[in-house]
Amino acid sequence: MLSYTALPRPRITSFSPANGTERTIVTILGENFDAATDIRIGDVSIPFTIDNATQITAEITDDVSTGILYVDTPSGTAASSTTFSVSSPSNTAYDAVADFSSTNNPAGAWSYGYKAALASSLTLFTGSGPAYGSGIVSWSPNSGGACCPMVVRNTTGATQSYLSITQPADLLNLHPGASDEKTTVRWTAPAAGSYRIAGRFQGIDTGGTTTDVHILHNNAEVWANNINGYGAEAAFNLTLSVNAGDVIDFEVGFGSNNAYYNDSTGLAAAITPSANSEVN
Ligand SMILES: [Ca+2]
Repeated sequence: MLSYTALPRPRITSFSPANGTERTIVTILGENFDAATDIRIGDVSIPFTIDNATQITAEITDDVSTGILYVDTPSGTAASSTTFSVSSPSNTAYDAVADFSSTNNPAGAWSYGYKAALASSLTLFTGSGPAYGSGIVSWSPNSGGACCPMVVRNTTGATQSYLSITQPADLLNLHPGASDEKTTVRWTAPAAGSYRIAGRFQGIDTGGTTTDVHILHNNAEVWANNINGYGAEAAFNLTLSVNAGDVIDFEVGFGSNNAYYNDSTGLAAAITPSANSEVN
């Protein structure tokens, strides 16, 4: 007489982490995993390794959406009691200098241009090139990216001097226009959330920068200062709640002397999602 013993059913007791993105490794704990044939989040199967009967490790792929985690075995399917959450792409940090592109405008979340006044519409720069030497790349309204207004990146990794300017590698150079066109570096929020916006403006013309510097959120000023002198610095550290598509503008005007000569102004700006990135 043939005796028959039902295979034990699998069960998920916990998994961690509870959220992640592509390439996150998830450890699933439970029992009767040794014959597992498939691991899924919702309907999406993901690659996995059976470590032993009580532990499986699995890897999140780019097509996974937030959902219940399943372990399929010949004797049944185990479901998690909570969902695995796919983190929002807003976990990316943005850096105005490191992300700078001399070939695309806009470039990802960043764009480069000028405004007739602080809260005017943005006109994108159309000319780019190494106008001031090898590794010194710029955008302006002019062919080849020559001044002004303009924004310049020093890509060499070391401080560079050109004209009367001394530009560290960790600062963009925002130079206003002759008619006080505000040179603008714009960040467009790719996702809603709370973001920390930190960095500094700095005078980088050895002749003595004289500029007004501003940060605007959807054309409303949220921070302002003045740069007067070579080496003068104004640091900022703001936390702003934004909706997807909101714009943060970093702007430089020609300052209280009403002249744009020697007005090269450095900008470093890092934009990082806050730990609590929920916006209601
Ligand atoms: Ca000035």
